[in-house]
Amino acid sequence: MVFAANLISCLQSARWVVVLTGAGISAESGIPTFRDAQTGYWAKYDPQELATSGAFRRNPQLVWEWYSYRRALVSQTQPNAGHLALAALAGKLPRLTVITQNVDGLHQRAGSPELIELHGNLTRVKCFDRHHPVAQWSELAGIPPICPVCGSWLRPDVVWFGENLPFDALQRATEAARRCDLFLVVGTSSLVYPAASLPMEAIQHRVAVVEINLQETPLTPYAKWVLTGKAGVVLPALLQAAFADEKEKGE
Ligand code: BJW
Repeated sequence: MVFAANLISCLQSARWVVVLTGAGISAESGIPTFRDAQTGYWAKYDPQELATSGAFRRNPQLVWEWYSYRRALVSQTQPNAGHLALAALAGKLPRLTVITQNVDGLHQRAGSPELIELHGNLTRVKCFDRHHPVAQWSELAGIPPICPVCGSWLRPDVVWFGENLPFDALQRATEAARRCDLFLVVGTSSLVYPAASLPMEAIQHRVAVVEINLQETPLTPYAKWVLTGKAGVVLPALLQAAFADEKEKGE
């Protein structure tokens, strides 16, 4: 793959790179995206029936079981070349922050050292009424399980539509978008807010944005560089193009 020379030099000289990821980066690990017309979750399921607090209140068993199914799926997957390239890139730069909308934990498993999870994490649960975090739970006593502290239902610790993102995570992500030297946006449809506003926040602060995706998104016209292809192909190639010489020099 050939990259623009000014992109490579921008990456090589950056002191702080920020990467916003979405479901597309995990697609090559075998985890469905949300909005793919054939294989995305929302092609088969209605988000209003599964990803809102109202849906959980109406049918907690259905929603809990959907997340149990996804938790089991994720436990059988591995980080792919895209996740691994971002973890490796962090070792080449003074600072790299990954901001992810994904709840699958694959960036942690790949070893990305600085990670902000905007939409929570599928492996954690909290209670529905008071948001107590709960470390140990079992489905044996019923679905959904019950909070040992207050007796309300347990729910996955993810952010559903209409819910606020974790305040601290969103604040750190916004600050990172404003202050970094280069902002990469990987595998997201750029449709869901407030995550979709982060690249625009970066642009308003004169930070150049690189988009890596299989197709155009609402962000595409604003990106300085648009790299069309799979994250698991483009990210390792970008790492190689920017830092391969360094490795040879060290050998
Ligand atoms: C590849 C690839 C490969 C494939 N390589 N690429 C402003 C305007 C309009 C609406 C709103 C607004 N502000 C807030 C809203 C409402 C709402 C919203 O944004 N709605 C829009 C959909 C219209 N936002 C919210 O409700 C948020 N809360 C909030 O704002 O609170 C304040 C508030 C409250 C009340 C009213 C108003 C404001 C919360 C959003 C929570 C999103 N939750 C979900 C579910 C999380 C839990 C779970 O996993 O079940 O998060 S929805 C789902 O979408 C999930 C994702 O994180 C998120 C983003 O999806 P993503 O990652 O972009 O995936 P896809 O499938 O959309 O795209 C994949 C991309 O990858 C595609 O582009 C492919 O081409 C590409 N791709 N393979 C590279 N190999």
